[in-house]
Amino acid sequence: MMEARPAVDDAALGHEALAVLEANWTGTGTVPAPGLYPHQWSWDSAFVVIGLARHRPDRAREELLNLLRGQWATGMVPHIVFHTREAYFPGPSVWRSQEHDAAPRVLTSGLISPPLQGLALWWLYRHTGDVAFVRKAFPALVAQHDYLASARDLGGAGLAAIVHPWESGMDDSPAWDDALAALPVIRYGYRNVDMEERHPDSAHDRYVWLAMRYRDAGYSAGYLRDEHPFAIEDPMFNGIWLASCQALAELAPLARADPVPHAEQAERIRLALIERLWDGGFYARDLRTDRLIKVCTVGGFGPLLDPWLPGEHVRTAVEVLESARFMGATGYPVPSCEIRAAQFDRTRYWRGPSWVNTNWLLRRAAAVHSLDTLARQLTHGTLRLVRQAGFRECFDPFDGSGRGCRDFSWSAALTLDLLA
Ligand code: 2M8
Repeated sequence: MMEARPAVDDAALGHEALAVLEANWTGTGTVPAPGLYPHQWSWDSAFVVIGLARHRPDRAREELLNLLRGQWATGMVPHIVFHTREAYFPGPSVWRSQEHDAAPRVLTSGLISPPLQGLALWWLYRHTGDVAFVRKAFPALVAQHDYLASARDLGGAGLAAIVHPWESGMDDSPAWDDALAALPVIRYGYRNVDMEERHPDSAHDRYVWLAMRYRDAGYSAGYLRDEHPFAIEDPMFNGIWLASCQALAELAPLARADPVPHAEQAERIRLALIERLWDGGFYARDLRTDRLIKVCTVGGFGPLLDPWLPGEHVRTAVEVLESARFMGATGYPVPSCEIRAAQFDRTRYWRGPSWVNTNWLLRRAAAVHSLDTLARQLTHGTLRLVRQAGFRECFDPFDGSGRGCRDFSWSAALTLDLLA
């Protein structure tokens, strides 16, 4: 049911968003939400940097630097940096980062998340003109991209593979169902969240098992290549990486670095996305079966972030996005799974609900392709969601009611950007 909220004008909404971000700031980073997610998450943090770029550039800079304190000597930027003492499962005792020579002093997870930091740094520069900060953060992001190119190109074609659903940022997306179902049945009974809103079969035990296998293999790249049972080339992850490579290519001269390797990397990703993940739309490829995963999710629109994606691919993908399979059928943008899929579920997390961060990414994609009407629809539809239901974690795409936790940082941060 839609929650009644008093009408808020833009200024009041902006103040509320800043207040949420202030409350979620721990002194060493912004938590995604109080209670449920009490540490610093990598792509959440990049969205916070983007949202704060205009309003609190000082805080945005601190946010990014604090996240990068968690970077490993391999260049890996972990998906969680544990700055606080609050309990979360799986916490430091599961990841055991401190036992690894490459890990920093601050405790972290051993997985990654969509590498949005390059785009976030570019966004910050665009709104502040702060060249000194670009110089400071740039080398860490080059190392992050080198890690992806060397340790994660498991398919050998220029794309980075995710080795865990958590790495996609869209944990319980139906795109991972078959790959998870192929794993042994595990019954640990670990739970950190309300499973009612998550994966129907409680794949959570398999998530933990996969993470522990990788940990027990010493977080080794060779193990990922040769043995790890979950390896997927995801179009959203790689679309974001491509956008970050382009961002680094543009920022490189400011950092007195060569732009060419970053532009070439972006080109390699574009060619591989088209060659390996396109089949009338972008789909994830399971490297263990060497098959495309033919379920259409919001992740399939990630490559639209590329301004140089060929026109025919842009047109076809946008047609699907605007059709009754996605935006054309729901009152609010953009369901996380196509609504006619058997797996679509408007109540479960990344299996149907709309999210502010993917709406924002698609609005960015619409902007880079000068699709002004689409960009406006995404902006207004997303603002309508938060105006009506507040800064919730996600939303029912049909009636706009809020789901998941409240006071969610990226919903607040990206609202600030959408209001600008
Ligand atoms: C969700 O992921 C965490 C695990 O990392 C979880 O399910 O507990 C996802 O929505 C992910 O994209 C997000 O980064 C994280 C924190 O907001 O929550």
